[in-house]
Amino acid sequence: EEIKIVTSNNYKYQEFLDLANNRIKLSRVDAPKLEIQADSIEEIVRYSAVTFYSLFRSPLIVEDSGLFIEELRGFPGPYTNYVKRTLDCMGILKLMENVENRNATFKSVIAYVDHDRLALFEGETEGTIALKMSGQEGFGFDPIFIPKGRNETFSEMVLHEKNLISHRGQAFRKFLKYYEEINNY
Ligand code: ITT
Ligand code: NA
Repeated sequence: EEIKIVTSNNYKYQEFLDLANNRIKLSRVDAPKLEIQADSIEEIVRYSAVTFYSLFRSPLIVEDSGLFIEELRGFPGPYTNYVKRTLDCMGILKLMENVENRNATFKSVIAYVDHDRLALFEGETEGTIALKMSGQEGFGFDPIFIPKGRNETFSEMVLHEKNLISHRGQAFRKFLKYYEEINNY
């Protein structure tokens, strides 16, 4: 059976297609998440998933993600999309000027919903905020995020390589395992 992915972000969708690797069939619905003001990305996906399910009435997933910067007490977190559109990478670099603690975590929460279930799957990637933007791949804050144990930003990796370590990759692999279990593959 086909699962809808509701996202306005084509990069996310391309990452999901690579992650699904034909084990499940995905189709995209290009709609923006209803951005409620909430302090957690779990709340945001849960609300969006339920709302979209009442609209489409077929199995779907929604994902919400964010960048949590330690020195900024978790900012931008649930507001990452807004901060991307306003401060953007350069604004974050400016906020982080002369800041020694550059630790940051990317977090992803996927909500899967069907007739009988609503389930959440999380993934996290720890890393640091780079001193400058590097790379051409990816989207969002990829040019300034260096995953732990690496010397390059997400933007310096090809999509498949990023998926192997990313927050979204981890969340999706948990979802896939669950989905294959409930469908007795
Ligand atoms: P949706 O329609 O799926 O909501 P979106 O881009 O608005 O797409 P989010 O609300 O989850 O997605 O916003 C998360 C923002 O966080 C996103 O716009 C990026 O700026 C940033 N972000 C999330 N995941 C990222 C990643 O893997 N690499 C770089 N930036 C990321
Ligand atoms: Na969004």
